[in-house]
Amino acid sequence: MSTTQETTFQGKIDKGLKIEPRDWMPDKYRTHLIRQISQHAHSEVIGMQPEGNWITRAPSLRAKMVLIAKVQDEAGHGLYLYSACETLGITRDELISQLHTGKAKYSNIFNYPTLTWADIGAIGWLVDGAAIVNQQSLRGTSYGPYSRAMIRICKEESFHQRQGYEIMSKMANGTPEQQEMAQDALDRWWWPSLMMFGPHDLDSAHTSNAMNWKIKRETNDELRQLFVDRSVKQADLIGLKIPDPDLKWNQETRHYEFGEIDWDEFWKVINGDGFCNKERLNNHTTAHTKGQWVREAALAYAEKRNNGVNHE
Ligand code: FAQ
Repeated sequence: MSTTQETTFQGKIDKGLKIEPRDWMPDKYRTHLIRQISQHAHSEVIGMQPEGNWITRAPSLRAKMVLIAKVQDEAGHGLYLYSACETLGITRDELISQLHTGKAKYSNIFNYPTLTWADIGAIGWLVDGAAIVNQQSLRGTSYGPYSRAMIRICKEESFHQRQGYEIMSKMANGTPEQQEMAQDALDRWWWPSLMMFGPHDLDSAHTSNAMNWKIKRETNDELRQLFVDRSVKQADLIGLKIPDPDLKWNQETRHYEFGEIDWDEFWKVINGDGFCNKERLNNHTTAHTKGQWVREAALAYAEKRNNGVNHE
C-alpha cells in the first residue's frame, strides 16, 4: 500500500464520492465490507424462514398472496447483496460456506419463533421497520454497489413495513383475542428488534472504522433512537403498549428515553445459542445440499450457451 493510494482513497470518501469495485481500496476496507454485506445477505435469506412458516396458514387469500410476495422479495434482496459482495473478490460458495460453518453471522432477530399470525404483523412492522431505518442510512454508504442495492431494497421494504402494520392495526382493533395476540407479539418482538441495531456505540468493535470510511453514516445508537421515536408513535396510534416501563418522552431532547436492553441475551443469540439458531441453519444447509443439482444444471447450461451451443 502506498501513502498516495491511501490518501486518494480517503480523499474520495471525505468528498462523499463512491468507491467502485475496480478502484484501489485498503484490504481492511474490503474485508470490513465483505463481513457486513455478506451478513446482511445471509440475514435476508435466513429471514425468509420465520415468515415462510406462515404462508400455508395465512388467514385469507389476500394475506397469503401478500406474504408470498414479501418472502420472495427477501430472496431477491439476498441476491442483490450477494452480487454486491462478490464484486469485492469473494465467491458465492465461500460466502455460503462461512454461513454454514458459523464464521459469518446473520441478524439476531431471525432466531426467534413465529408463534401466531400476529407475529407476521410484528415482523413486518418492527423488523422491516428497523431494517428500513438502518438501510435508509446505508443508501449513503461509500461502496457504490452496496449503496445502489440499498436504494432498491428500501423501496420494497417500505411496502413490507406497511403490510405488517396493517396486520397489527387490524388485530389491535379486532376481537379481544386478536387484541391480546397483537399485544403479545409486540411484547415478544420489541426488545429483539431494538437489538437489531447492534451493541451500544461504545461496545461496537466496527463502528469507528465504519464511520471513518463512511460505510456507516449513522451509529448503532443513533439509528436505534430514530426507530424508537417512530415506533412509539405508531404503537400509540393503534392502541398497543410498548413493553418498557422506563419508556418516557424527554421534552428537552425531543426523543423517547427507553430501558436497558438485555445484552446477555443479544450475545447469546448472535453466537449461536438462540431459540431457533440450529433449526434455521439446518434448514439452510439442507436446502443448499438438495439444490446442488439445480446449480450444476444452471452452470452447465450457461457454459453451453457461452460455447455457442443453442438448445432452443
Ligand atoms: N445480529 O461492531 P458492531 C432484514 C455483530 S435485514 C447479529 O456494531 P457492525 C430484512 C456484528 O456482526 C437485517 N449480529 O458491528 C428482513 C459484530 O460481529 P462480527 C440485517 C450482530 O457491523 C426483514 C459484533 O456484533 N441488516 O431484517 C448484530 O458495525 C424481515 C459487533 O457489532 C443488516 O445486516 C445483529 N443485530 O454493526 C428480512 C444491515 N448487531 O461481525 C426478512 C447491515 C451486531 O465481528 C424479514 N448491517 N452484530 O463477528 C449493519 O448495518 C451492521 O452490520 C450492524 C452491526 C448495525 C447490524
